[in-house]
Amino acid sequence: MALFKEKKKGLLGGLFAAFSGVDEDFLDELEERLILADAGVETAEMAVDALRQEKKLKGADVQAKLVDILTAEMEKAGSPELCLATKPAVVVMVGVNGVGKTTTIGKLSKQFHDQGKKVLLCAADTFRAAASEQLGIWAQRTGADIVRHGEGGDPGAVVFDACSAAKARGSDIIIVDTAGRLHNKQNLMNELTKLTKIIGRELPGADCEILLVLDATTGQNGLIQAEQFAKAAGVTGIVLTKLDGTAKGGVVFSIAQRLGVPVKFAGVGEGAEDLRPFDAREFAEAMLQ
Ligand SMILES: Nc1nc2c(ncn2[C@@H]2O[C@H](COP(=O)(O)OP(=O)(O)O)[C@@H](O)[C@H]2O)c(=O)[nH]1
Ligand SMILES: [Mg+2]
Repeated sequence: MALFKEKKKGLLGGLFAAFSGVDEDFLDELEERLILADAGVETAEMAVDALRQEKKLKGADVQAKLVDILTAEMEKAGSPELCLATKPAVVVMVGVNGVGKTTTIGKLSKQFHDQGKKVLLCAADTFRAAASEQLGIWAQRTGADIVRHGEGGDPGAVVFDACSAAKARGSDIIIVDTAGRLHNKQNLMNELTKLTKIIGRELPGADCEILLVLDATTGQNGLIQAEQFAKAAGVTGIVLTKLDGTAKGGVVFSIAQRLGVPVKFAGVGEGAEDLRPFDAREFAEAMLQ
């Protein structure tokens, strides 16, 4: 599928040639492969337990069943659709440093712009000067407006100004960039809570998506970190980046189980076009070949 730029080696490759059906040896091998692909122990166990009830299946039917099992698990967490019906609506990008927040904002900005929407970028990552410069370049490239203050400024004040500017200019969508690191984790979480409160106060009733960006190459380790984030920031969706790189991709299967929020987009490169809406079934089919 289009999620991967280059076709990766399928998770099930050669498995059906080596085993005649769903027996315990097959299930052991499958569990190991799922874990090696970053699906996580819990998800691998869940999938294997569910398949154990299907001993009569063979070959492609096993594959189809496994796709069903993993798709259902991913869909449990909710729909991948963005809910941004109000004018303006808001997207807040959160996540640790380097995962791809700012880049994803650029990609989203392009998508919204191509849909004819008026986009306003808000540089609320004031922790580093380079962050707002990077966002400025994306604004220029994608025809978006930008609101920014100087380095070390109050992110809340930038968000406040962005809300006012969006109302004054008739923007359709505000996309807020946030810092991935502050002096400590509690500061960071408090800051994110503050930012969403300001949005709620300045734009009452506005639809707001809070997207947690996760780097797929960090696999299960990244998930542990993200769990805390997801709880504190009231995250409504996940953007999984760097699926074009060395990521094994299986981490997608356990996100719903671990974080309880749906994956909404997949990042597959550094360019403006490299963001795909996430489709759980397509993804499972591509992985399980
Ligand atoms: N290969 C690849 N690189 C990405 C992707 N998304 C972001 N990056 C790169 O990851 C690095 C960090 O991205 P950035 O947006 O600055 O992360 P931030 O600190 O979370 O804002 C940059 O070099 C990006 O070009 C992706 O989907 N694939
Ligand atoms: Mg950034």
